[in-house]
Amino acid sequence: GSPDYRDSGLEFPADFLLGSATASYQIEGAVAEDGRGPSIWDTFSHTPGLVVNGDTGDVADDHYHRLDEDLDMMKGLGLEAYRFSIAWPRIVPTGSGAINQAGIDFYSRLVDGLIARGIKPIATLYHWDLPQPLEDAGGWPNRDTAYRFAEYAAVIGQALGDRVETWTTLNEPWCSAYLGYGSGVHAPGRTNGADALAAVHHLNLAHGLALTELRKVVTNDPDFSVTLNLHVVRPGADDAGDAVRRIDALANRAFTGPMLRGEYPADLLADTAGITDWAFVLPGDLEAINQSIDVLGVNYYSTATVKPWDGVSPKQSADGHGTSVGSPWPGSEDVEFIAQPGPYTEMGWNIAPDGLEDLLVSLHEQFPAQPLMVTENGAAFPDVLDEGQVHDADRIDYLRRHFTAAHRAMGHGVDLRGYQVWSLMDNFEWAYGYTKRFGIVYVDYESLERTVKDSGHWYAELVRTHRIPA
Ligand code: GBH
Repeated sequence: GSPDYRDSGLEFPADFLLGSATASYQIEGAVAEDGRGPSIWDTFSHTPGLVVNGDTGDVADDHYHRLDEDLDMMKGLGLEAYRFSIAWPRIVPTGSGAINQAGIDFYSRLVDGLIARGIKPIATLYHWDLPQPLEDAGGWPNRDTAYRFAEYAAVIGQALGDRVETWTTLNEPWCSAYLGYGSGVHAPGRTNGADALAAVHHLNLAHGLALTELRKVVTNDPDFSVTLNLHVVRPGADDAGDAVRRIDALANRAFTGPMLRGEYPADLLADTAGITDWAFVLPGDLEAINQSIDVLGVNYYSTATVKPWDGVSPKQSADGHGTSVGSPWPGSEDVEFIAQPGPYTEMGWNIAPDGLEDLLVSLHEQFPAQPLMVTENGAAFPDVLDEGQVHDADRIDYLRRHFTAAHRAMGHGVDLRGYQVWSLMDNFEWAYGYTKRFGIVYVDYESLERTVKDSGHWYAELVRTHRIPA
């Protein structure tokens, strides 16, 4: 293979599941329709100054009203799978108690529409839209939220558990905990290290409790999974001290430890001892969290390079959001994230396909029997719609390199089951609003018209041939 990962012709197995991903708040709009309750992202995006341009998900891609059109678009691209998330506040509008049948009906129509088109549904239960009343009661730092999540999982599992092929409990609990409660750049925008670590544990617990509930109600023998944004951490100095180990503990092993080994790493507990004593971990919790999963979802975008802070230079943001109020790294604030070599995507993230290969191989070494799936990979670039076309050669190049990296990892024995490109279409990019476009389909935010980008056509060929196109 070519050393710069720019290969073509590489073939993926026939059962390697090729699809694309979205998330409810980023695409649906219709935030006050058919009984949906408010989520923390409604509150956050409507608070002036927290999202670029004051953008909100009120309309987003209006997917809620364009379901059939979007399903036909997926079919047109030939997708084998579609990874979507379910908005908890559509199903249980106040977070506990009354169930909203209209919300269930929407996702039921989505799932039926996918199946009718031969597309496998991969459903995520939580992609960051916590019902606001649960945040008002304390949010993820409050243990009760995990129990409410398990109730919601039982409800939606009962409703769709004859048709959904893969259930994913959480998307990127790292972001929910550390960006939501540590740095505050994501909803609910709180900035307290102890709260962030309590959120880590209650998200882990929610994952375990939800799996238990799902297993009771589903009837079609689906795959169970969780999606993590594991960090690929590189040493940024000849003597990087314990910087890599510390970030690996907070970012990665804080989740894989309890979920896949049934324990919190001792070094994580030691590193955070000045912030919390972890008394929120109760007897039985680790047993509840540590359940076998059929596939571990991996979201990958970039690498991080770290060294001990020299006490002088300005510390780089570790979450890609520029200056943030709080820390996303409780107890390890003296780790400095240093500038990466380019080239970069429009997010400022360095393009590093070797990081994806290394991550997959590393997971395979740590958890040899664990099947993996890339549940997100993709890039933002400044796309231009030009006479009905978007010539996004930069995105094709990014995807080509990362598919090459995934293929190489498989050559090293990694049991990789599939690849979901982020994203099916341009959408609400959280704190960046509509300023960053990740889609393989372009969305005109005035007309809401969709246009397949060059990368979408390229990906359709990859899906059709199971080979990386020339
Ligand atoms: C995913 O988050 C989300 O699941 C999805 O909703 C979102 O739209 C998509 O990615 C694109 O952002 O400090 O420079 O090393 C990814 C969030 C991105 C958070 C990388 C950590 C580290 C950047 N992660 N980031 S850096």
